[in-house]
Amino acid sequence: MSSLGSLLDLADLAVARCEGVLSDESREELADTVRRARRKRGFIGETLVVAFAGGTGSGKSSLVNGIVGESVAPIGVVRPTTDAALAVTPMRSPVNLDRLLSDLGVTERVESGALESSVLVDLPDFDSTVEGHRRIVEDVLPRVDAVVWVFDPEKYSDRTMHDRFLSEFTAYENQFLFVLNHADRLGDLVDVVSEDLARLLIDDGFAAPEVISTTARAPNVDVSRLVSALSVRLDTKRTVTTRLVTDLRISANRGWADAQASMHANADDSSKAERSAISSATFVSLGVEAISVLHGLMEG
Ligand SMILES: Nc1nc2c(ncn2[C@@H]2O[C@H](COP(=O)(O)OP(=O)(O)O)[C@@H](O)[C@H]2O)c(=O)[nH]1
Ligand SMILES: [Mg+2]
Repeated sequence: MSSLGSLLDLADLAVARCEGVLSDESREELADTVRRARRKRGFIGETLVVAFAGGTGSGKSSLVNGIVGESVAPIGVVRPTTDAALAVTPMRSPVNLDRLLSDLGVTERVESGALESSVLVDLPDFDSTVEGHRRIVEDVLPRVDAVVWVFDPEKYSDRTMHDRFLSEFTAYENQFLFVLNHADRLGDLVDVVSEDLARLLIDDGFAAPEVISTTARAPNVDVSRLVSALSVRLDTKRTVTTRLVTDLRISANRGWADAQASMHANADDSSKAERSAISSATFVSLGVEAISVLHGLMEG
């Protein structure tokens, strides 16, 4: 099956095979497109990976359950229950998630029919040492598309959380979503408390933190605003991926034309002509693979 992974592997092969066939400039341009694609793609291109972080009882596990609409993550009634990460993944995921999940330290995995293009990771509760939290977040950040910080009305202003923790991660603002959960308990005060949390986050150094309010406990479950915010992220990720794959397709067309020209120009030099022909064939494969990945993205 076509995937971004095999497309990038093929693109690497094209870069290797066009040495001496394409001009150094064209080859470097192609290599640069491949590098950009690898960087942006993170781990698994088409799937949005979202981690839920926050203190015990803030409602991480309930939010994960609320989003998928079924009870997949254990809910702690009295004491912390989550000291290992749990991942909720789509049924029959089109991409292999094993490596991602093992790198994320996920030991438990459940599948949900409600997910198509997202992986939700319920991280361990953030109540032990600041150092422990920091390590988890630093490990997770390069591997996920978004981290949802979950706050509850009691602890949202916790100084340790803000001063010794969140303020050190302001560079990752684009990756963060801030949620004020337990909105049902706040009634009319929900906007005031959301604004207060946004103000604290600005004090931490975030430029424009948007706070999304949610209720994750039955019978009033309302996680719709969070789901919309995540869908926007998924669309953005698809758009970025589509642009990168399109760039690769254009490079493949150009590379093929240059390799063909080189083949004709070197008709008298059989070894050069052969190298050009191999390079040309690799560009054909790359172009076909890119088109197939683009189709997949449009269907997804
Ligand atoms: N009233 C109310 N209770 C909630 C909400 N979200 C979670 N809870 C309750 O808070 C407790 C802790 O929730 P849990 O999801 O286990 O929190 P976690 O430790 O962050 O995973 C449970 O008793 C939940 O039923 C909410 O939005 N409103
Ligand atoms: Mg939990």
